[in-house]
Amino acid sequence: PDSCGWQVTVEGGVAVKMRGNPAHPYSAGELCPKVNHFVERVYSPKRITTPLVRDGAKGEGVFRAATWSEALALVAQKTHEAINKYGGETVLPWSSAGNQGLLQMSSLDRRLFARMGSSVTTGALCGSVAKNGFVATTGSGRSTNPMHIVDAEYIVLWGTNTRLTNRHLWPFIEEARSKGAKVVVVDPIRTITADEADWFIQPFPGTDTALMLAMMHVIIRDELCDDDFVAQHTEGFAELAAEVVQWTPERAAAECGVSADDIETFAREYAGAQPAFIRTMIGAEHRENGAMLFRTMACLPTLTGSWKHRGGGLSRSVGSWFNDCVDDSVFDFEHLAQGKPRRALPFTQLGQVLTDTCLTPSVTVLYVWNGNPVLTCPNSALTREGLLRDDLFTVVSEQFLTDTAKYADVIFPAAMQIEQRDVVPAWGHLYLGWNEAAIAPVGECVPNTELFRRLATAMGYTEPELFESDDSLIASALHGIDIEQLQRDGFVPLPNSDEVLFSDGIFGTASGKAQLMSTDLASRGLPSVPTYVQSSSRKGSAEFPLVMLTPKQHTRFLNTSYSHLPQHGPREEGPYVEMCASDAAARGLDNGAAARVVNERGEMLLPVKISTRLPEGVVAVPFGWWDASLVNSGNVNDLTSDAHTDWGGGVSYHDTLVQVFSA
Ligand SMILES: Nc1nc2c(c(=O)[nH]1)N[C@H]1C(S)=C(S)[C@@H](COP(=O)(O)OP(=O)(O)OC[C@H]3O[C@@H](n4cnc5c(=O)[nH]c(N)nc54)[C@H](O)[C@@H]3O)O[C@H]1N2
Ligand SMILES: Nc1nc2c(c(=O)[nH]1)N[C@H]1C(S)=C(S)[C@@H](COP(=O)(O)OP(=O)(O)OC[C@H]3O[C@@H](n4cnc5c(=O)[nH]c(N)nc54)[C@H](O)[C@@H]3O)O[C@H]1N2
Ligand SMILES: [Mo]
Repeated sequence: PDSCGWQVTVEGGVAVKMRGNPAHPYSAGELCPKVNHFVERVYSPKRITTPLVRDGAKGEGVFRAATWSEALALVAQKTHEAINKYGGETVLPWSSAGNQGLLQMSSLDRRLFARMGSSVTTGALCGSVAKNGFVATTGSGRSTNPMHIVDAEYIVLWGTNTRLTNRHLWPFIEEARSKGAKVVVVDPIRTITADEADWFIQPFPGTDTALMLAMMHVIIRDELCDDDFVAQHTEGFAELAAEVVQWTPERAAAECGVSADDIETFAREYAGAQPAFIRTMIGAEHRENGAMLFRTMACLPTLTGSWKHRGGGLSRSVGSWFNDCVDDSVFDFEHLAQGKPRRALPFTQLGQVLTDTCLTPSVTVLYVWNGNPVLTCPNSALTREGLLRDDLFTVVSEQFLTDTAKYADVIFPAAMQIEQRDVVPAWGHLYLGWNEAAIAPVGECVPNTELFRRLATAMGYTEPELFESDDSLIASALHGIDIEQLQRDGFVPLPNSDEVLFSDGIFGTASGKAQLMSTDLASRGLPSVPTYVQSSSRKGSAEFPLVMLTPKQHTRFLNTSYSHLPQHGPREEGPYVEMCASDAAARGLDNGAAARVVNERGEMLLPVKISTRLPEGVVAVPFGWWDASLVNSGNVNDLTSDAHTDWGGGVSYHDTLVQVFSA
């Protein structure tokens, strides 16, 4: 989210130093422990610098170097054979976020795969649930400018570990606090952010919606709503009020484990303090009822009218703001598909897709870039099983031999951020970034866009849209901003970034009013008003009685990236299974004891870490380690649930139940 500004020092064509750009208004010259050693990452001896062709069994990780022309010819031949036999939809492109650059994240690939008539993916591992939940209430993907948090009186960090995952926001929170703001953290784990809070509220995982319904119960009961704002700018207040009347603080307390007194106090403080700012990100979306959680959260500032104030409102990803000056629809050229149908497959359930024997045509050619799905998709065993299929041809573009790349038939070497020119929209602040190439790519690495141009040539395609240059793509996508200033300074603020979102009470819905009741949700068979539905993990099971959370825990990892490098993994603690003393004692486990973490999907072997960060019944295992770096312990997504979220097409990673045994 922080999309930092940085400066690279180059000597004789070699990058020797990378530092934060002190002029960047948001990241202010600070880089994090992930990126501080980026230059070492660029020149790492482990880096893939030539195309590779598989020379061993799938998944074994044995490859031989190949020329670009050999590798491209092989990929084109296999792709043509598959398309001729089964049709274009047998090809599946799978790309996550990569470096989040405008071109490198997703641009020419859309044209190439349209030309093939490939399948497409729906849903996402990150962000679409929070967005779709929020949109149900506000009608807009936009949320409050995070930097406005400096003007808040009351700050709620809800399901986000700011000091770890969004660290450049923390100084702004400290500034607000120095002016008297109170900081509340709501998280099932006592995180490093919770440690610094004025008040830590610890609901049982996945029960926040009950907590919020009870807060709204108190707010309505005690007449703490902004009545004018509600009357003029919302629809469905009566229906919402009828729902929350049953959600007494006592009832919610029994469900979420936060005392009724605390719920009363929290509701009154939140509604009474102006401006009150809610900051959330992604962690709480990874649940069966994740979208409902965000939909309900967006009702809180709506009832209290907190949107009206600078320093109020609700901030999640602010990526949608960039649509004002970045039009990525110019990358779409659906007509290249020549009217061929393009089947949509769930992005998040790669394992199910690859092992589904009823899928016609089955996926026989898989392209993966910008991601590491063996480790980041849920239910990894199924992903591996799919990747092991003999009749599947897998192409990966990567910087390193990840656990996913090991299953490739062909790997193409990918350039890194400082080797390619790109524009960088952020999702944690409102500055558009310019990323100038500092050095030429190492070895034979190429930017993703160049890979797709080369693949188009190898496929024998001739449509000029497939070969557009990076500069031309950038020029066609940007509008309404000063490109010269962008290139000179490295960043520009978005034109409307000073706006206090929804302060005029005009929301993004068809009626312009916030939807406390949503007929749109009702028409999709979803509850029309915020409704608490108990998750499978809250219900629990006799066989697997512990809820397992697997959030980001390490300052030096970006998801799974970096964890295999010397300045990163070895300097972090873990992996481990963390639990409270009573859960450990009940299993005869001491601190450091070897434990097996088990459920119906898989098993991990991990040392026990006893802590006071978790309530009884909840364990946590850090996410991000590579299989190869662990001695037979497995990866945490071996265990996680691949069930879909309520809506928004995400994953219920955190609604996973396990049992822990002494090993
Ligand atoms: N150091 C570091 N920084 C990162 C990343 C990284 O891997 N490492 N990854 C980046 C990425 S891709 C993302 S998406 C962001 C994510 O940023 P965040 O959303 O801040 O991080 P997460 O760890 O996904 O989850 C945040 C918190 O959600 C909590 N949570 C889980 N379930 C619930 C629930 O039911 N209710 C509530 N209230 N909280 C819940 C978890 O306990 C966790 O502490 O971080 C980014 N920044
Ligand atoms: N259990 C559990 N699972 C989770 C999460 C969790 O909290 N818990 N978090 C989820 C979230 S929020 C996210 S965002 C996903 C992340 O899922 P992924 O995006 O699959 O994970 P990353 O580890 O970020 O992998 C990015 C890969 O892209 C490569 N890469 C970077 N830049 C480029 C480029 O320009 N070109 C090419 N070709 N490759 C590039 C990197 O080398 C790296 O291997 O994981 C999700 N999975
Ligand atoms: Mo993410």
